[in-house]
Amino acid sequence: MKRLFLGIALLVLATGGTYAQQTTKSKTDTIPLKYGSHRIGNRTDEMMERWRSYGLGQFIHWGVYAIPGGHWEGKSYNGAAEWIRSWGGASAPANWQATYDNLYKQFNPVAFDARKWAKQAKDMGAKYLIFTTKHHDGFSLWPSKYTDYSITNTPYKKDIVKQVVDAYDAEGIDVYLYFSIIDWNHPGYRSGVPKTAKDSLAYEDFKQFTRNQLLELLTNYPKTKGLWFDGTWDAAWVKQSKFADDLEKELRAFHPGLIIGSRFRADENGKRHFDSNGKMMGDYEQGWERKLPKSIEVLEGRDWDCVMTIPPNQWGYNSDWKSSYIKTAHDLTDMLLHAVSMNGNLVVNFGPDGKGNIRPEESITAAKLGEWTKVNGAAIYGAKYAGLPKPDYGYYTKKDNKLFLTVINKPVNGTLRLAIPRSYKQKPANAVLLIGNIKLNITTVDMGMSGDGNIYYDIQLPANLNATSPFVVSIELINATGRSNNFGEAKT
Ligand code: FHN
Repeated sequence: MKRLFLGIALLVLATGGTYAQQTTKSKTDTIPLKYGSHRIGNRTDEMMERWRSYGLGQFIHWGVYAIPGGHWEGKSYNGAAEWIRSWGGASAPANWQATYDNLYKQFNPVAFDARKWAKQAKDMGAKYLIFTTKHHDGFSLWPSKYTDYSITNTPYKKDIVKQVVDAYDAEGIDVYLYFSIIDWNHPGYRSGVPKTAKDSLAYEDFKQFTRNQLLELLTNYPKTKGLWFDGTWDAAWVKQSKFADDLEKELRAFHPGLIIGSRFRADENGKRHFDSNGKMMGDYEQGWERKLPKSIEVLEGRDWDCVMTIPPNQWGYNSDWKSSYIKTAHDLTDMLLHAVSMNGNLVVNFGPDGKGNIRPEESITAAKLGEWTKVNGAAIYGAKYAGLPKPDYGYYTKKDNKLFLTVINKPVNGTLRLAIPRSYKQKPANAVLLIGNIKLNITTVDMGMSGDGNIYYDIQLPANLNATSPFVVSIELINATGRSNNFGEAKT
């Protein structure tokens, strides 16, 4: 029988895999699932509320791949630098994978100073960190007792994850541990569904190893606020609906409050992020990688964050940034406001080099973002969708009775004209420019256009405002009662 789809099907491309078509089905159409979504709406607990208020986060991709930094023996890898182990074909150096698998013996990041990183993140205004404990190459940045391919067997030896967790926690920044299910180093790891008994046995071993490592991380680093899963698109893993569901439950029980996004597991029909009934699996939508929603409607009220690279698609350190466009602090501020104005967070990625230095370009960007958040942070921390149409000047965000207008496009006449729908329950009472804390004049303007359903308010910017970066006008709202037009409306 033909199924009736009530909602609009949304094709969302997941990074590193394809999303299920998200659909809202009629109740009678619901597919019975054992390992689908267990959500009953959005989480309302304190930890999740905190997650919602972050606004800005930092992602760090760091591991052995930072040593080659996208290049080896004068050759350049034509992919994301953190994927360099998978370099093959004529363009790759001879015996590349063997070379890569021995690079950990050189991993000695003498310049690594977790407190310096954390201080920089704090100054940037980041409220949470997502840190790669293990990327697809399988190298564990903590002394895992379940593998020899870990920091223990490098010249550096010391536990990097612990230093990062402690340093960021000391700065008041919440830490989320990135963990790749793909593990190119484990002998039992398979990308395709195991076909032979031998393969199946090996894969069972890999599953237990994965579980052990995850429990080990939560045991070793109890300050962890969440797990950020990646590398979950392989056919072999997608088949593990029961195992992954049980494991997710186990991790949540083991570490109450733990936040896990929609990337971890698939349902029994292989649907990822959204189950076969179109319900999100996990606490927030985790597929917004290097892209942002066009409108708040597509999110259907779900929590979400966007993870963003500064160059086009390089997460780990790539020593050559010359040949690509590097996002400016201005670009990132625009994205940040785009995200927050639609109830999301923006997480900006950093890829430190093999010695543990944050590259100068990233440090400059971090400093510029920090200058911005210091003055204008009210527009992003704890701020949300304002319930107003997006203004051409930039973005609205709102917190309590404060409406924030972040101006990306400054009007040439120096007047910000706000079109507030007549149906909006509040109206502007006074306005302040956050740079310099300057009170701005607001007037109601009768444009003679009341037929369009808006009331117009003009905010005059200071004549000498020479803004070179986005600026924020904080507008106090009061209840709108007894609105009327000055002039009567003619019948049409
Ligand atoms: O393959 C990875 C990639 O290297 C990077 O870690 C990103 C970060 O979101 N995740 C995967 C692609 O989705």
